[in-house]
Amino acid sequence: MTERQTSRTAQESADVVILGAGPAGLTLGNLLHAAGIDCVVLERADPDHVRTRARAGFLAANTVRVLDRHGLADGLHRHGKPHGTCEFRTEDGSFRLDYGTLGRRELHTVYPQQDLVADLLTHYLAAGGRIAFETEAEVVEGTDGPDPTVTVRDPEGRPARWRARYVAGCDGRHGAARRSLPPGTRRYQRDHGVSWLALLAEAPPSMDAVGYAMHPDGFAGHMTRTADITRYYLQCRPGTPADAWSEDRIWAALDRRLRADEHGPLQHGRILHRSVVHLESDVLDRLRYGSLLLAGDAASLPAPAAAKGANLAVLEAELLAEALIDELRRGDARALDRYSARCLTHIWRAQEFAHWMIQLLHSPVGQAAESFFHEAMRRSRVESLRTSRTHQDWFAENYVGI
Ligand code: RFL
Repeated sequence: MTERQTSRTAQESADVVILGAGPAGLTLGNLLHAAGIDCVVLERADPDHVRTRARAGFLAANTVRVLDRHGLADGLHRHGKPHGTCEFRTEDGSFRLDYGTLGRRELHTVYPQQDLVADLLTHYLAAGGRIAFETEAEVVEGTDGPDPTVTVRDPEGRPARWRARYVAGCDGRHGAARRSLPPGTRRYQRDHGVSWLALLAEAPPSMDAVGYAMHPDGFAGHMTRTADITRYYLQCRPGTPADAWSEDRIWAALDRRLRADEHGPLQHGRILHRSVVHLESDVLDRLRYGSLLLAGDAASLPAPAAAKGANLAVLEAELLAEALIDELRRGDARALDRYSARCLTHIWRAQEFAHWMIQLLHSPVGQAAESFFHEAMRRSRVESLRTSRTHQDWFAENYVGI
């Protein structure tokens, strides 16, 4: 496959300019290109970085359906693994939920986000889609009129400009689309006061379930990725630098919090990647600002406690593609007018569930009387999840659902 990078000077306009080559931007690009819409993706990173950036891994059943509908799911069917069990290890004992047999009886597909992004990119390029790598969008202007522009820096650092009829901001929470929103844009934000050391270990999974450990030292999580790589999370003090913990300290904390002495040893290995994720939620009031439309993390950031971000990104990209195709092919703008409202229903459902998960997994900090009250409520919530079939069905529906 040859990567066809666009020549900036030769191609400086497109009906839809898409910012960002993540799950949102590349799903959108594939769908628009397949429908014959003139579009281009502008991505600040180089192709290697795009193909190897490890983040999500748990794809919801709906995400697989969307990708299937558009012929984009070959890789995940070939290499992804169905997953339907999680295990809670708590101070009051442990229990497993086979969530794939509860609620709507849906399973996750475990498939690393970087592999999904690589598949989407390969498909887009093979179909002749246009993409400009190492092209950073700086500002989007003129979005209240019919011909918005995007000012970019090309790979040599020179300024250039793209004209469009619509700009799709799929460039994440700190991208140019967010920076270009009109003054007075309303955001709903929450700082959950919790940080995780997010780790990728060169080690096979240590259990056949997603592991959630609640421990007096803090939360620890285990998530399978591939046969040789496992994602772990360790709650850490907010502000902790990513390199503050040695590998020995990391494995000792994981062993202790996941209660390896009771449940069997964890498979240790080299830490391949680490970052600190502060758990925050951030939702915009609307996803449409004239001719600028947002999708994925640019539109809403769900804290990663419920594995919703990449799934929302794919869902929103499909809704946005349908709306843009209606408008650009048939002159029917009704779906575009409904785009914000349709997405926000899913976004708030995901936010509420992520918030619930955060409260389930973390003990409140501090010695105030209210902390003890919240801690007692948290334990009662865990007990209800352990014993109530109705609660388990609700959990399963929200955990896999989007
Ligand atoms: P992305 O993936 O961040 O892609 C945005 C792209 O835009 C580019 N970009 C720009 N390009 C041009 N000009 C600019 N000015 C630009 N600024 C940025 C970037 O280089 C990048 O290529 O956003 P998108 O497409 O909205 O996708 C969102 C998901 O990546 C994110 O929500 C998930 O990774 C969240 N998430 C998870 N989601 C799930 O659904 N399931 C999971 O299991 C899951 N696990 C996770 C996660 C996020 C994590 N971290 C690191 C926060 C686990 C972790 C640790």
